[in-house]
Amino acid sequence: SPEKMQWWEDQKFGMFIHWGLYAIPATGEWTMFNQQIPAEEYAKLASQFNPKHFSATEWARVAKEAGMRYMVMVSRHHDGFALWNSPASYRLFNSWETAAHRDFMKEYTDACRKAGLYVGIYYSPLDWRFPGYFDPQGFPDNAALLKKQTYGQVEELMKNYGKIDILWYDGGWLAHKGTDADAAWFWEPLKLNAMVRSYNPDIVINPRSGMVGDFQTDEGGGDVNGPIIPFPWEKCLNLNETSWGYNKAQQLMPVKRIITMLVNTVDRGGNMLLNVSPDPDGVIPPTHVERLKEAGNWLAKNGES
Ligand code: FUL
Repeated sequence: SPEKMQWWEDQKFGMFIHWGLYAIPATGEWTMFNQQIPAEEYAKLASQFNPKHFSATEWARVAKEAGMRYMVMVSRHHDGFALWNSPASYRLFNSWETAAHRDFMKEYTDACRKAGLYVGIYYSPLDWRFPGYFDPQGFPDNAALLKKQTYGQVEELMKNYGKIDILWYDGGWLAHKGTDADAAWFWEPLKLNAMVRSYNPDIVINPRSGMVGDFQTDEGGGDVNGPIIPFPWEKCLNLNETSWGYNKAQQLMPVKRIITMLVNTVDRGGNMLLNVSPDPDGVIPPTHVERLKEAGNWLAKNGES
């Protein structure tokens, strides 16, 4: 309902964070798929994962300084590596089982609330370790396991971390032959989201689980000129245009472009979710912090509070 979406529509500017094992090779979050790395091989990255300087409090500080009001952190991307203590994780592929032995989603959700930021979680039902995702009818047992993991992990995230404001699915639409109907047949998103809402009745959910969501997603750094869009929508884009995950190849969006995109998005009634890519140690690169700070300075002078 429109009243239910009002708080979300009022937030305007948020921080998206893609961070995981893929930060280690520093070639983007699609590395496992693009380089066709077998799951057992890719899993070895977990033994190198021990971020010493990760600080969710620092992430939240950077977001506030940029004038952002909410955050959406990737809890688990398509590679399957979960950033929390996740008993539902297939083969226990998660940060709790690494040398780090940390629950990053706990640290993150606590830090957001302390900073007064709305708490968003990205979760990818797609997991490249499961061939059943691409062909659930060809690999029914495997697909069933994948689905079980999704329901289990989404429940962990919705149940164990206090009030979650935003759930941002990704990859749900690709299941089976790629149509929304096929995805809905596979994931049963009505059932999944009913479970989500049993823990977080007021949560705002994006549409990427194969069904209509509470808002529309417009992905990419392309221009957003045009008329006002008469439904809740969100532009998501990358500060480093090379990839969403940490990448040694950096093509950073100029500050002026960030501001133009934000103004145009807000002018058309949307929110803007701007992505940053922390390094393997969990640190947002200083070059990113610098640009966000400049955008924040501009907003403090010219924006509405
Ligand atoms: C896409 C994903 O495949 C990208 O890796 C990224 O997470 C982006 C926000 O959504 O569909």
